[in-house]
Amino acid sequence: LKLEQALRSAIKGGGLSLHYQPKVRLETAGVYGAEALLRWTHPELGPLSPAVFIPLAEESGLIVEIGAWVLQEACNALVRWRASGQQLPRIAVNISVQQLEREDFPGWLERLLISHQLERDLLELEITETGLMQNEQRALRSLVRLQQKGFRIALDDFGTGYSSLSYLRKLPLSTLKIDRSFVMDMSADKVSLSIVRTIIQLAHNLDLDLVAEGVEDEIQAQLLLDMGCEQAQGFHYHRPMPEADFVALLTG
Ligand code: G
Ligand code: G
Ligand code: NA
Ligand code: MN
Repeated sequence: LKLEQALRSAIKGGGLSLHYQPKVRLETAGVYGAEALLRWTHPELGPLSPAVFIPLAEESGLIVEIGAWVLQEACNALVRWRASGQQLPRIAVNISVQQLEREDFPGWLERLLISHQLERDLLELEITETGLMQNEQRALRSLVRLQQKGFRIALDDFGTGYSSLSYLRKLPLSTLKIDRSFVMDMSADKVSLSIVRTIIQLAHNLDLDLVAEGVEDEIQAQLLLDMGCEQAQGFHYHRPMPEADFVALLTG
């Protein structure tokens, strides 16, 4: 409960920040976008992992306010970067199903981008099917409205849920993200390799954008490229980094 209070005041008074993990084109290793990842420095405990405080925020419902903060900060960052005259990278933001369940979320997000004078396709909303299973109907309605408004939607951790394939029929997706557990085992395990190859073909056939997560070495990068995967994210290229480092990377 104390942690929850500290989180509450961090939303209002600072302590939260975003790190950015670049997404690259496998062919050139050039950066085309990033995933925004939330960081919280607790006043006494120091930096806490989102793996610890996101579940807490989900339980307490604080995730709705935190998620709003993350989206506002991502838009503010895009506006700051625009001032440098660079081509803007696409920013992916992790979205909780609790945000989608709010009837006013699509309209709120639309107004946010209008007020920052940003194109909607600069944002990609990353969702997980495990999250969606909790309240499917309402979340689905929101996703459809978001897609109609021009937002991009990515299915995160693809392949790890219970019903991955049936979700492909229901969800208005732009992008699949191959879960890093498959990528990690790919070079040693034939089954994982087949799964990755199948997901790549599936994405091509469904005309979806595709990103491989968790690429940690050159062997994995080459295997993915050979199988026709064009985009990746992982420690082999870049770790999540503070905004200043990401901007330095963009401006070369
Ligand atoms: O950055 P790291 O690997 O520590 O993140 C751990 C987990 O926290 C990941 O599953 C990531 O999706 C989640 N996470 C990070 N930032 C956010 C955020 O802004 N919102 C939500 N809902 N989850 C996040
Ligand atoms: O899919 P999800 O949103 O949970 O993924 C985000 C998390 O994955 C972040 O916490 C990030 O630090 C982590 N991550 C990103 N690239 C790699 C990688 O190459 N290897 C491992 N082990 N974790 C990674
Ligand atoms: Na994600
Ligand atoms: Mn993921």
